[in-house]
Amino acid sequence: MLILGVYHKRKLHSKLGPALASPALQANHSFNWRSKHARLNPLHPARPRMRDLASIPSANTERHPMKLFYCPFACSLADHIALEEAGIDFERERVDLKSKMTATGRNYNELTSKGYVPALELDNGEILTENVAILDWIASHYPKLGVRGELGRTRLLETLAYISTELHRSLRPLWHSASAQEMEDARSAIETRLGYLSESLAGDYLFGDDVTVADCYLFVMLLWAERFGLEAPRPLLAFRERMRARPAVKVALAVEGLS
Ligand SMILES: N[C@@H](CCC(=O)N[C@@H](CS)C(=O)NCC(=O)O)C(=O)O
Repeated sequence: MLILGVYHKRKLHSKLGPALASPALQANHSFNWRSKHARLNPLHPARPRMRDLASIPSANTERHPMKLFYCPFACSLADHIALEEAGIDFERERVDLKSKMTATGRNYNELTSKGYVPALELDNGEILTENVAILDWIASHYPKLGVRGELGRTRLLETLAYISTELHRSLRPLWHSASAQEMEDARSAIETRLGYLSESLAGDYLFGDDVTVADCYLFVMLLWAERFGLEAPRPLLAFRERMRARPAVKVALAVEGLS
């Protein structure tokens, strides 16, 4: 069994490169990737912080590994990438958005009555939904993915809100059978919004030379734009390729079957 595991790991390593040879890729739907950062993970059950302990509901002191509910190539990919970038110890469970069943046979509507991804089940069992909230939670707990300074968090939320309510929303008609006029309106709105975000780049990424959760979200929107053959400004094309080359991004894309 051990020999077989080593063989699979070697095979995966030679096929995908060292960045992708994580045990996460060796299971189909639901798995737990203990990264090399797990020892430093402040949410790891072995090393709870007072702030985390304070948020545990008194009636439920059980702790489980955090779990992301996702659907391949959906907007939950942004959260998936951000969790990988953070090096968090987490599980993933795929959701079939048509049947609303999860890979382990749970009724997703019972988990969140919103019925859409992403949802993040925290290690105390609480469920977070909405990209903006989940990405903000990740940045708050893993500050390397946030924005520093007095207005840092506010600026990050400002950008996440823009990506969510202006860009993500504009891309929606492209996924559904919209009328020709609706498609045209969507394309024009997307072009304007991508133009604004392109001018907002403050270095390699939106807030400078370090990646933040906002970059993870923007990257997914750019993948969608690419899928639908939409033009993006040249700086954003370079940004997209820069993101695509990041080891954490490669892992998330491979897990979702997108590489
Ligand atoms: N307001 C939500 C929207 C999330 C969303 O649109 N999720 C889509 C995938 S990208 C979905 O799950 N759609 C399936 C459905 O609504 O049934 C957020 O920003 O997180």
